[in-house]
Amino acid sequence: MLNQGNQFSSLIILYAIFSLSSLMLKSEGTEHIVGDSSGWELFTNYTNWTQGREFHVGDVLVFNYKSDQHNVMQVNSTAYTDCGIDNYTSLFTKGNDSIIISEVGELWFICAVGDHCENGQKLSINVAP
Ligand SMILES: *[C@@H]1O[C@H](CO)[C@@H](O)[C@H](O)[C@H]1NC(C)=O
Ligand SMILES: *[C@@H]1O[C@H](CO)[C@@H](O)[C@H](O)[C@H]1NC(C)=O
Ligand SMILES: *[C@@H]1O[C@H](CO)[C@@H](O)[C@H](O)[C@H]1NC(C)=O
Ligand SMILES: *[C@@H]1O[C@H](CO)[C@@H](O)[C@H](O)[C@H]1NC(C)=O
Ligand SMILES: *[C@@H]1O[C@H](CO)[C@@H](O)[C@H](O)[C@H]1NC(C)=O
Ligand SMILES: [Cu+2]
Repeated sequence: MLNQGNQFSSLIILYAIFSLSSLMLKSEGTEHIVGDSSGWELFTNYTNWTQGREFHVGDVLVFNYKSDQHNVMQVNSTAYTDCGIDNYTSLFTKGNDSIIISEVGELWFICAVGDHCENGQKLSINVAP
């Protein structure tokens, strides 16, 4: 009897630990590796990559690329469409840039090197609340 009671309390404690840790995981947000194993490069259709993904505030976008070949420029919708690089919001150049999503709505990123953006190295995401 005593033994069964102990097992029951252990289960409750395990359950509590499990719930707590999944709550903590949830509050940390999802990490999205842009382009998955391809990373941030030419020849990847990033519209395809966004299909079936949900982006939320608190999630992290990770851009992996060779820092001497690409960069990540956050721009507005006009510059995203035109591949304009003169007026940007932020520029990331490290090659393993983690960008925490902090606002709801659309976000736009392009590569500002050469004609990479014109060749499709651009990403637009829609951040849900
Ligand atoms: C993107 O998706 C479209 C349709 O789903 C497909 O035709 C195209 O080949 C894909 N492009 C890449 C680069 O995977
Ligand atoms: C990328 O794929 C989408 C469909 O998933 C398509 O509408 C778009 O034209 C493609 N972009 C390029 C540059 O091929
Ligand atoms: C994007 O920024 C450019 C330059 O500052 C500006 O001319 C353009 O109107 C902006 N586009 C939008 C949609 O706000
Ligand atoms: C960029 O924006 C600044 C201030 O918003 C403006 O003075 C400048 O003309 C813009 N440059 C271009 C190339 O649009
Ligand atoms: C990026 O890489 C550098 C050196 O390789 C490392 O020091 C840094 O911690 C990395 N940053 C992230 C966000 O992974
Ligand atoms: Cu590039």
